[in-house]
Amino acid sequence: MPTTVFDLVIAANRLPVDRVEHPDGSVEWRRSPGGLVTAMQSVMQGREGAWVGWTGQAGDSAEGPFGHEGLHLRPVHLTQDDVAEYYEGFSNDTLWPIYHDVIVQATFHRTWWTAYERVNRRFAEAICEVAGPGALVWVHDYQLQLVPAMVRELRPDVRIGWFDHIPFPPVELFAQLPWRKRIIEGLLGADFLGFQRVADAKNFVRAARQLGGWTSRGDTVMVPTPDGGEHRTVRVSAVPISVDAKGLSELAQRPEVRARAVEIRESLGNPTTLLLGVDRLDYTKGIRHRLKAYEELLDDGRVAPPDVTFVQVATPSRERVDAYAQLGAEVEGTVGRINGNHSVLGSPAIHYLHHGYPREEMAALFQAADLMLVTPLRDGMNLVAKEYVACRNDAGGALVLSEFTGAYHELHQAFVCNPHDIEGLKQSIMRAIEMPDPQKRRIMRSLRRRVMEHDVQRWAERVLANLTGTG
Ligand code: GDG
Repeated sequence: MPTTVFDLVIAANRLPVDRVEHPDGSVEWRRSPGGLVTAMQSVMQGREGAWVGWTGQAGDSAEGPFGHEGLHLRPVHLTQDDVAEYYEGFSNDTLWPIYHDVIVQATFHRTWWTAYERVNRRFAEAICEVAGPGALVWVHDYQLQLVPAMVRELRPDVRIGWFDHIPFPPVELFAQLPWRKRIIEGLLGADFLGFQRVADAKNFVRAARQLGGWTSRGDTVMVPTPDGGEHRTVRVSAVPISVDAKGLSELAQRPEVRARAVEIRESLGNPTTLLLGVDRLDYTKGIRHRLKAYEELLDDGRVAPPDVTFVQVATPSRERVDAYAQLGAEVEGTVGRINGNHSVLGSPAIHYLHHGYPREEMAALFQAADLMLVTPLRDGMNLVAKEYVACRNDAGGALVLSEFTGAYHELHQAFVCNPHDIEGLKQSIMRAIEMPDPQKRRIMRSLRRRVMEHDVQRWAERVLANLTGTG
């Protein structure tokens, strides 16, 4: 039977659905939470779209293509070895540290690189199978950097875009990668490369010039064609991602979400100030620095429960990678010490929640929190910062935001901090706690204007316009 083909193909490491297996053995696919799916839905409207990605399950069961909520899903099969070497290994233990300022040391294994190439090829082949003539192919993120060139080789008729969700490192760090030139070549197979910040786009162009000898003019890199004819041009620019601001704002206004926000505060003893952190448990997120600042404020007697309390949601992540397991143990130790030293009966100084929550609960937490602490050491964007702002229809609350996030470049009116500077971080937190409400509301209103206008739908349209050459 011939495969159906589509005029828009999205490729990401993960499919936008999660597999749920019921006790009776039946399998259901549920849409994964997250802005990317929403963004893609808005660009898929009026188009036939396919999504190529991994199901999240390693092993032998090769799932065939299936339809879900109007999307054609084409699973890419990964074995246990592929997951260990391509995903946990090369993507998360080699590239992730290099692309995040080497906060932890990167690990290099030639076998991981081989697996990365192998899996990227499998993605490229799957894309070409479902891409119609002249289709638009939109590839996502650092796990799939070789895919653009592989697709171009197989299918010169399609237009290829790639979006980098994480930072692109300065050339001095990128140069550590033994496979640096191959990665640049892989990316330059695209027609358009999108990054979160102008600095990321510049870092890429510099790497292409210095490490590969490609020439560039402004935001364009010139790539020689195999036949030695005219150069092909690759456009490289910053297109910062955002959130489904309207959807979140509506969610936060629902009576049951608002009631839950009140209930959360009550269950915490109605503190004067509720601090909140929401992160994947990742060393890039600055959770340790945040805890240190909070612990010192408690030590100094500047904050204390039950007046002030801190809820930290840390969603489990990449637990089989050593650096993540270590971070988890360290954070648990610190939380234990803080609570041992500073809690009072019935009022812990910190509530540490090591699990995920439904989005309604997240929206309620955002509404309940007086202070949102977003303190990454390096973060491509940080959607949590924008989600918090989108959920504050009441213009209440305050955002403490690290200058090392992509979000900072749009939300610099927030209470900005350098998380490495613990003294400065403490001051930002105290400033946000002590600032009179009317002033804080003015700040929140201006943050909201930015997030509501520059939402994820607008981001997706901008990427597509660049990809089709109309932007
Ligand atoms: C990468 C880049 C970039 C978290 N816990 C729960 C939950 N979440 C949701 C958040 C947010 C998302 O997960 C996390 O997004 P971030 O942007 O904060 O960070 P990464 O996962 O590192 O994402 C990052 C992003 O890609 C997009 O380009 O911004 O820089 O590293 O949406 O709300 N959602 C629910 N329950 C949880 O417990 N429902």
